[in-house]
Amino acid sequence: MGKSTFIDAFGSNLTKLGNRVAVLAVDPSSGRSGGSILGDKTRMERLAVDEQAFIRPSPSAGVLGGVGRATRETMLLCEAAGYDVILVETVGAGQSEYMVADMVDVFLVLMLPGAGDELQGIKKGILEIADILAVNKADQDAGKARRAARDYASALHIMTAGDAAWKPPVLTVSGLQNQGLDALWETMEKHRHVMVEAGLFDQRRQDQRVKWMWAMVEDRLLTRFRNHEEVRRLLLGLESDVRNDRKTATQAAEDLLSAFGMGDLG
Ligand SMILES: Nc1nc2c(ncn2[C@@H]2O[C@H](COP(=O)(O)OP(=O)(O)OP(=O)(O)O)[C@@H](O)[C@H]2O)c(=O)[nH]1
Ligand SMILES: [Mg+2]
Repeated sequence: MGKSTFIDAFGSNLTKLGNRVAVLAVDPSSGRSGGSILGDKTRMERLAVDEQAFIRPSPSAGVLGGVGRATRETMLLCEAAGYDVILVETVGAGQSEYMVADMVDVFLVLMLPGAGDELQGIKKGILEIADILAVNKADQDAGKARRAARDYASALHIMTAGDAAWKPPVLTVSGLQNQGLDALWETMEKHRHVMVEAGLFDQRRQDQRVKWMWAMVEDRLLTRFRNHEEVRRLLLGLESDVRNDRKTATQAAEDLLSAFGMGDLG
C-alpha cells in the first residue's frame, strides 16, 4: 500500500509547516520485535531523524483490544505533550481499522489504483468509515489512478447520505513522489472545519470516549469471565457440545453464566 513511504513524506511536509508530528501504529498481527521497529524507522528515513517528529511502532503483539488501548493512551499523551498532528497507522486487517477509526478525528483510507474489477474486492465496510479516500502510488499510472478514484467516488456517493455534513472526497496521491499531499492536508483541515461548524467535531470525540469506556468494561468483564476456573473447566466440553448440537447455545450459555454466579437472569 505504500503506507510507510506515505507517512514519511506526509509527516515531513507537516513538520516543515511547523507542526510537531507523532506517528503511532496499530498492528496486532505482526508480533513485532526490535528488529522490525528498526525496519519501520528506516522506511521512514526522513521522519526518523526529524527532531519535530516522534515515531512509535505498534506495541508488541497482543490482543487487539490491548494494542488499541495502548495506542489510544499514547495518542492522548502525545496530544497532551503538545504534538500538533498524530498519525495512527493501521495495517488494514479487519477489526483494527474500526478500532483506529474510533480514536481519530479523521480517518483516511489509502487505496491502490487497480483494475476496474478491483472495486468488487474492496471491503465495503472500510468505505463506510472513511472520511477521506486517497488512491496512492498515482505516479505509476496517472490515468489508472484517476479511473480508480472515479470508481471509488461513485461507490462512496451511493453510500453517503445526501444530507451528510461531510461527503468523503477521493484524491490521488503519491507518497514516493510527494504528489497531492498538500492538497490532502488541505482537505483534512477542511474536514476539521466542516465538522467543527456542524458541531460534530466534539460530538465525535464524546461518542468515542463513551465507546471506549464500554469497550474497556466489556474487555475486563470478558477476561474475568474467561479466566474463571469453573467456566474454563466447563468450556472445554461445552463448546464441542454446542458445535455438535448436543446442547443448545442457550443452555450452554446458561451453564457458563451459572458457573460464574450469574445464572437465571434471563
Ligand atoms: N511508485 C510508487 N511506489 C511506492 C509509493 N509508495 C511506496 N512505494 C513502494 O512500495 C513499496 C512498499 O512501500 P512501503 O512504504 O514500505 O509500504 P507499507 O505499506 O508500509 O508496507 P508494509 O509496512 O510492509 O505493510 C516500496 O518498494 C516503495 O518504494 C508510491 O507512491 N509510488
Ligand atoms: Mg510499513
